[in-house]
Amino acid sequence: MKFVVLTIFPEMFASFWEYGIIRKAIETEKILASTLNIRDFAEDRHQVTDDRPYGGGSGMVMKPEPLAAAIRAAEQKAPSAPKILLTPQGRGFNQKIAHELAAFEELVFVCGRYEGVDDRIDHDLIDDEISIGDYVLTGGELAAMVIIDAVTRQIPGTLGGEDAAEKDSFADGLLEHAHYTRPHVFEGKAVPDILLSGHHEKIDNWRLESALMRTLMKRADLLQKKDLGAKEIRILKKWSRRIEDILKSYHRAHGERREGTEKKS
Ligand code: 9D3
Repeated sequence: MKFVVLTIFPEMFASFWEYGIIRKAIETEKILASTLNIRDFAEDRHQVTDDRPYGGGSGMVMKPEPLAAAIRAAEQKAPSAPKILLTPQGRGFNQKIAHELAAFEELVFVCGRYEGVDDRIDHDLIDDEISIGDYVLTGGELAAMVIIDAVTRQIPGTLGGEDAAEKDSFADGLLEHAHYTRPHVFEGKAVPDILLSGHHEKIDNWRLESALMRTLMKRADLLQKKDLGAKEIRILKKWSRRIEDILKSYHRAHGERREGTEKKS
């Protein structure tokens, strides 16, 4: 995978390329990464990339000429790449889009700054527009890093432990099960015995149950829309029966009355 990033702050990426899985992916040539400084494509003496908005108002707008020239230079470096503008108006990034982007051989990211880019940088020059969420950043650079990070770990051979990307949280619509490592007891809390049993089938079942419980507690919305399997239904029904039993014995102990009208204890 070849990534080309267009930005007025290429230095922001210098350390990004140098750590962890991204660094390893570059060293093993799974990915190839470069930046183009949009400022280098400004023709004027001061290499200006922004200007005041037509119609007035606060803030600055990214000038179209340097950006268009930079995009055309990126096309030379990565001819097959879709050109992706990072913008708050884009489609919301998620794991599905990460997977989709990982299928390309090359990707070009265009990082806007200021209040936005001149609107004439449009369909002729840009193939896709992506946002990383509904909050306001100061520019597209961090968004590009987020996407490059998520796409890189989708590339086979980038994760060391083969191929964790498939098992990832969200990939199967559930949050991850709980994880533990040594020591066996930390601050009085022991690791669940089953994980030390060596019984792989039981461990798999425990992990599924853990994943289901964490998803129910933290992200019930994910469970709502998940296509549940037979095992998962069985676990959820088991919990449902337990909760019903608890409520039944509560009602027996306190005398039957309409739910929601219990006295404060
Ligand atoms: C008040 C109007 N703002 C729109 C929400 C203008 C504006 C603010 C900040 C326009 C651009 C930006 C800079 N943000 C990005 O370039 C950006 C971004 C973001 O702010 N949030 C989530 N995803 C992204 S991708 C690029």
